[in-house]
Amino acid sequence: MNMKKTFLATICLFAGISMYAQQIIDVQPVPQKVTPATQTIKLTGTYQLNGINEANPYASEALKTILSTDKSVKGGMKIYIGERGDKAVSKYKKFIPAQAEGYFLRISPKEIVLAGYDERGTYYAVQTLRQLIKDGQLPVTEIKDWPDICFRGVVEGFYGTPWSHEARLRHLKFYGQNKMNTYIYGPKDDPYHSSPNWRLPYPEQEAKQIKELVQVAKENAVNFVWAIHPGKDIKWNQEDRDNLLSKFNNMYDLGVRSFAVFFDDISGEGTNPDRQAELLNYIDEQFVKMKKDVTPLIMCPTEYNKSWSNVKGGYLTTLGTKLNGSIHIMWTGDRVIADMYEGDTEKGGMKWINNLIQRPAYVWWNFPVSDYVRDHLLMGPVYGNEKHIADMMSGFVTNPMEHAESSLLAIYSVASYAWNPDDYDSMKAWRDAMEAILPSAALELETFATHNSDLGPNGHGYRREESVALKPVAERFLNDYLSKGTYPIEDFLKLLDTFMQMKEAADILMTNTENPALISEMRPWLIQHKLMGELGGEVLALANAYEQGKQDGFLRKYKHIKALQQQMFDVDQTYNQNPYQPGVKTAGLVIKPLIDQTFAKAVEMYNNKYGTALDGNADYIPHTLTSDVNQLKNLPLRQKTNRISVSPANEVIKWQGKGFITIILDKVYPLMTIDIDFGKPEVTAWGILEISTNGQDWEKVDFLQNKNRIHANGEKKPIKAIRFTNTQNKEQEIYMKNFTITIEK
Ligand code: 14T
Repeated sequence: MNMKKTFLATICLFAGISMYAQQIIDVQPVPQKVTPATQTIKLTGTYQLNGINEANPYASEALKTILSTDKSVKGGMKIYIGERGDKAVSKYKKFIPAQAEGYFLRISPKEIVLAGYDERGTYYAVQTLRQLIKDGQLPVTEIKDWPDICFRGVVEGFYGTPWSHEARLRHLKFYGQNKMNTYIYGPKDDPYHSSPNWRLPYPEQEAKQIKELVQVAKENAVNFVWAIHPGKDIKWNQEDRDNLLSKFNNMYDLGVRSFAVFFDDISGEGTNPDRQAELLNYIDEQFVKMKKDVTPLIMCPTEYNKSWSNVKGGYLTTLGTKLNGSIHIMWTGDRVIADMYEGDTEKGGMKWINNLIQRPAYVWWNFPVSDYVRDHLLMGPVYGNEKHIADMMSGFVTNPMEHAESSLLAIYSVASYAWNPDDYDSMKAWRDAMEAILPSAALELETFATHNSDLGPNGHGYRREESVALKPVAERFLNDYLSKGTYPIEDFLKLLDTFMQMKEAADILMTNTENPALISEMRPWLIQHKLMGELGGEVLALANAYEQGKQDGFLRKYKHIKALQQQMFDVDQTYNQNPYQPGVKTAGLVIKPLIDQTFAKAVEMYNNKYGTALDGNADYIPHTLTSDVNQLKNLPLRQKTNRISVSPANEVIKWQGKGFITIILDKVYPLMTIDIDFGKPEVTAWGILEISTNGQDWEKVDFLQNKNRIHANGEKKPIKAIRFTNTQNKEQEIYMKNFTITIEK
C-alpha cells in the first residue's frame, strides 16, 4: 500500500468505511444487476428508519430483526424503505426496476435504500441486505434485481409420508429467505385433498394448522396454494360444483388465497377435458374473480407430460382452447421425470407444450422427488434445465423428497435457478446451499452429497451424475486392475483418501447437533456410507496384500470384507423398510461398482494363484429381467431372502399385443409361489404365465385370480425362468404393482 492509499484507508476507517480490493457481492439467487463494491461500511448500531411504518410490514419486521433494533434514532445511519409510490423512497423511484417483485437496493456510506416495485420487492430487498452483512460490515453497492420466472417454489406433491407441520413452517421461512414465492400444498396422502374427503371441510386440528401455515406463508412473502384432487370420483353435475366451491370457500375462510385443481393420476369420467375446462372456468368466474384477492387458478392436467399425451385425442388442445386465459396449466416435461428445454413445436420441449396449451406452461419439476426410488437420497447438484427458457414458463416448482430437510439442498438451487436462470451456477448454488443448511459441517456434507446423487436404475430412466471428480480415477484404476492386475500407485492413494473421507464425513455428520432434523433423515444413509468407505479401504488393502504376496494378510482382509458386506446387507434390510423400494443405497454409481469389481478381481487372482475357491461375489442380483415392453424392461429386480421381485412402478404400463416379460434366474431353484398384481381383474382373458426348467422349453402354469391378485403354486418344480405374455394382439393397460417369485433356497 502506498502512502496515499494508507492515508485514505485511515480516513475511511475513522468514517466507518473500509477499503477492499474488490468486494465480492455474494447473494443467492444471483441478482440481475450489481455494481461491484470497492469498499465496505460498518453497521453502526443506530439507525434512522424512514418509511418503516408505510412499507410492507413483513419487510419492515424482517429489517428490524436484521438490524436487531426497532428504534429509529435521529442522527443514526439513514435507512429508507418502501414500495414505489411511498414517500420514503420517492427520491429513488426512477431506480426501481419496473418488474413485479423487483427492487432497488443501495448501500452507500450515506444511506441504505430498500425500494421495492411492490411489497414483495421490498421484502426481497431486505433479504438481499441480510445476505450482504458479513461481520457487521456491508459492501457499498447498488443492486437492481427482479425474478425472471413469475412463480417459483415447491409443490408438496409426492407419494409417501406428508411433511410434518414443523417441517412446513421451517420450509416457508426458507422459501422467503431464498426469494421463492410459492408453496403448493398437494400431498397425495391427505384424504381431505383427494378422494374420498375432498368435499368435506378439514377437522378442527388440521384446519388450525393450515391456518397457521397460511399466516406464516404470508409473513414470508409466500403464496400458500391449496390444491384439491377431486378427479377420482367427481360427478360432472351442479352438486359437485357446489361441493368444490364450498370446500374452496372453507379454505378461503382459513386464509387461503391461492388455489389449484389437480387432475393427475386418475382414470375414467374425471379425465374428460371439456368437463375439466368447464368446471375450472366456472370456479374461475364464480370464485376467483369474484373474491378479488384470490390469485389465478392453477391446474394439473391428466396428460401432464408428453409421453402420456395423445395429441390426436385432443385432450391438451381442448384445455388450451377452452380454459380461461388466466388459468395456469402445469407440466412435468417430455416425461414424468424430465428436465426442461426449449425444443420445438414438432418434437417436444417447452415450445411443444406451449403451442398446445396456448400459454406458457407452469413447470412441475419432478426432482428431487424420490417416491419411485425410496432407497436413495438425492442430494446432488441441481442441473439439466436450460437457462434461456424463463419466458416460456409461468412458474417453476420442484416436487421434493418426503425427507423435508434433505430436500432443502435442491430447493435452494431451484430458488436460484428460477429467479435468474442466466446467472445460475449449479455447483456454486449447491455449495452455498450446504453452507446455509449445515454451516458447521458443510464440507463433510459435500463429501456425503457428492456420493449420494444418482437414483440407480429406475422405471422412469432418470439418472444423475455422481462422484464426478473421482470417476476418471476410478475408471483408470479399474481398467488397469481388471486387465493387468496392477494399478498406478497415485490412483490407489487417491481412492484410499476418498474412502477415508467418506468414513470421516459420515462420523462427523452422525454426531453433528446443529441440524438434528437433517441428521436424523440422513442417518440410515450415513451408517451405510461409513460402511462403504470402510469396505473400500479394506478392498484396497486386500488388493495390496495380494500384490505383496501376503497370504495371511489377504485372508484377514477377506474375512473382514465379508463381515462388512453382511453389515451393509443388514442395514439395507433394517432401515427405511417402506413397501416400495425398501433399504438404503449409497454411492451406487461409481464407488460401489469400483469396490465390487476390485474385490472380485483380487479374489479371482488369489484363487488362481493359491488354488482356493473363495467367493468373490459382492451383493449384486444374479438374476435378470428381459422384456420387449418399453416400460417394463428397465424395471430393476430385487431380492429379499428367497423372494425375487420386479420393482413396482406407479405409472400405467402400456403392454403391447404379444409383449412379454421374462425373469431368468442365475440357476435352477425349486419354485414355491408366483404372486402377481397388475392392478386389474381377469388377466386370464389376455395373458398366460409360463415356467421353464432350462430357459428354452416353456410350460403353462394355471393360476388363480382373486380380484386383482394372481397366485400360482409352484409345487417345488425346478425352474430357471418365468415369463408372462400378452397373447392377444390388443394392447393392455396395466400397473406393475407386484411380481414376486418365491423360491426355495
Ligand atoms: F401431477 C404431476 F405432475 C405428477 O408429477 N404427479 C405425480 C407425483 O405426485 C409424483 O410424486 C411424481 C414422481 O413419482 O410423479 C407423478 O406420479 C406418478 C408417476 C407415475 F408414473 C403418478 C402416477 C404414475 F403413473
